[in-house]
Amino acid sequence: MDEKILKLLRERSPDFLSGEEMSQRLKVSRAAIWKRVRGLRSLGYEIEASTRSGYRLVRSPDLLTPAEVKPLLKTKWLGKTIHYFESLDSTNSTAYQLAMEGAREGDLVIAEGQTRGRGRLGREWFSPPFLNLYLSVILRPKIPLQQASLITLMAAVATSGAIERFSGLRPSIKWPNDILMSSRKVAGLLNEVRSETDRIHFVILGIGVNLNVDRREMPHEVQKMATSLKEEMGQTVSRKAFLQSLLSELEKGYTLFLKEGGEAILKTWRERARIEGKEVRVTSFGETLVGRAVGVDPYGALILKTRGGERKRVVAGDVQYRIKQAPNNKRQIRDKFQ
Ligand code: BT5
Repeated sequence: MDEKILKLLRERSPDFLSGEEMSQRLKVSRAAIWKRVRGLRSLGYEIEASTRSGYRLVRSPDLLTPAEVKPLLKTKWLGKTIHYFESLDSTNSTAYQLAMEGAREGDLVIAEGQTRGRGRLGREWFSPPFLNLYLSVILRPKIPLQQASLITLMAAVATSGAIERFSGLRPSIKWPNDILMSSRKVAGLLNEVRSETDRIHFVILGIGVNLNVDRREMPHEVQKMATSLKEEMGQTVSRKAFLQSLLSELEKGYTLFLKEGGEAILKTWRERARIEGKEVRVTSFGETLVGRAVGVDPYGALILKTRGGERKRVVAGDVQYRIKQAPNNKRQIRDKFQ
């Protein structure tokens, strides 16, 4: 009902819409409409009410409800169904459950906040409510399992593209799932796959973007390495406008990937990641490798040349870049990575 009321008010905005007309069009009593208008006001909608003229929408809050988000969407299929929650433990966990129950490709799970937002390998994603973006997309790609990692790379390209379009600033990508601005993490991706032998049932693509969170509000260990779009741009960001931009980029990237294959994605990924030649330390399945990054292969795995000259292929792990040091300090300071 709220969605329908808002739709009518928006259509008529900036003019008034009479309570009489609304009740006829929605086939409910005028008292029921007044009750819902009061409910909407408590959510932060500014709705002017006049006994003579009816109702007028003055301002909407920056919520991510379907009523707020759907009118903005420019996508063809992504986000046509939005599962919205004020709070969830993790949008990925809920999306996984919904996908198990048959949710379709393009269905979206959004939460205003997460109580147990997840990173990779059991790590946590700091998810304060009403400030940032936490979403999971259900995808059902008909691709071989070994190509599933390319979806993370595709999403990294789409997320950094959306940030750039939105802010005019150029973020970079750190393999495999970090988006950085000023060398700090502004967004992270969590890709979870359910498959059987070589067949993918679904992929849950989880994206967290720090939009309006203040770094000082972050836990100490996160603060050191994180930033938000607001910090980088120096102004508050409209979450729903950013979401619209992100979903458009994701739909475009995924469609391109399915049509033309991984290379179409990797080309832009390489430009944004610039990992070739960087000295890195990689931790993967308990093993630490130090060497020079050669690049990523057609499946999105990281190729590394170790200091011993060995070529290694890393499918999952954490990367740190070597920090450059002044030449005269080279012998005194041990290798430093961040
Ligand atoms: C990630 O893991 O970067 C994946 C993050 C994915 C989050 C989204 S939100 C929507 C969806 N639902 C979920 O439950 N998750 C996804 P990883 O590479 O493991 O990085 C985690 C590490 O980043 C933590 O150990 C912290 O050091 C740091 N971190 C935690 N919260 C952060 C934040 N808000 N911003 C920047 N860094 C953060």
